[in-house]
Amino acid sequence: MVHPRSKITTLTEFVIQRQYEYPHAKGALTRLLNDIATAAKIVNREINAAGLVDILGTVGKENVQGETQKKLDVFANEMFITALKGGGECCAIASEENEKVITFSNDFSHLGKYVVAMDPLDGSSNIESNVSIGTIFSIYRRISEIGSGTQEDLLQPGLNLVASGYVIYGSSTMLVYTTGKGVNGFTLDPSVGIFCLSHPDMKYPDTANIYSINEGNYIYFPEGVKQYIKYCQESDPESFRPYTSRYIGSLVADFHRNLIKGGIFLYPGTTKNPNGKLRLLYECSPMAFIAEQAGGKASTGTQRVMAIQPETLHQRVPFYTGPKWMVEKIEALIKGSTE
Ligand code: P6P
Repeated sequence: MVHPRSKITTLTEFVIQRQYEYPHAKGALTRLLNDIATAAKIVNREINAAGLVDILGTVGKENVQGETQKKLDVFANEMFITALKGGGECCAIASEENEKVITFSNDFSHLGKYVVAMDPLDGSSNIESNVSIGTIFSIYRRISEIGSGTQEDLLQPGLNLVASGYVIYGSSTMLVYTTGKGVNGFTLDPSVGIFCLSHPDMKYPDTANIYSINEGNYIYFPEGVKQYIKYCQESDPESFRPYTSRYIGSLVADFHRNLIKGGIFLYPGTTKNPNGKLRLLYECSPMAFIAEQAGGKASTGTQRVMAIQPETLHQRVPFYTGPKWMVEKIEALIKGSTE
């Protein structure tokens, strides 16, 4: 009998196998991806225990070790920064949790060839309602030659991405990533702490019928978005309409479900916030890379997200992503309503 283990490809094995497809690879990206996976496992453990805080009596400002209880997103941020600093492959980080670029003073990291832009725990406001949340990460080659990384190393368009991915802490914990050669998903086996290849070569399904948007903002949406919502609700069985409305309010969870089942995610600009809510550098660009590699599209409604040159670390953009034909429909309605 062939032992089941022999049929499993671990994340480490997969990344190393893929490394040999790059003739000049020296393993730095492999090590960097593994550093991220290690931090994700630590964060996963804390998230799974989060619900037990009140039960285990560690509620309040200090836990049983007398340590100050950290909010989970602060904890996650610290875990990823520590893993990336210790790994030495990354010379600077942009994080949703930090106003400015994080650089490292150790010589080890000054030699790092990469920079990382991340949202360490997106959707963390959902954790008390036990809704799935996620980590979003993206990796660029540094532009500066050596030493501490700079803000300019981080302010790069998605087209320059070397890799991007997300971790979804849900009913199971998955890591999904791309290096530009397709999208692959790995499910964590918590009994041994190994990410195992479970979703090879992920693509948006042809039959998609989900639309995900916070319709509570309807009155503030641009005309083209209002028209699109009505389009989703019309009856036309040939085009799978009316679509199903599904919205969790956690980007990674909504994006992941739509990638698996087929659907479009929309976070438009509004009259109150013309650039919407989601951040270009560490939310939209990395998710756009995955969407495009999965055969889909990611747009601001008027331009390709991956082509946008960021001007500031935390700038926001309207975000529409999913199967090409769904995104092109909303783009057409937005264009038509502004002509
Ligand atoms: P709204 C979570 O706070 C988040 O940043 C994303 O994960 C999510 O897609 C969005 O905000 C939800 O925003 O305004 O619909 O609650």
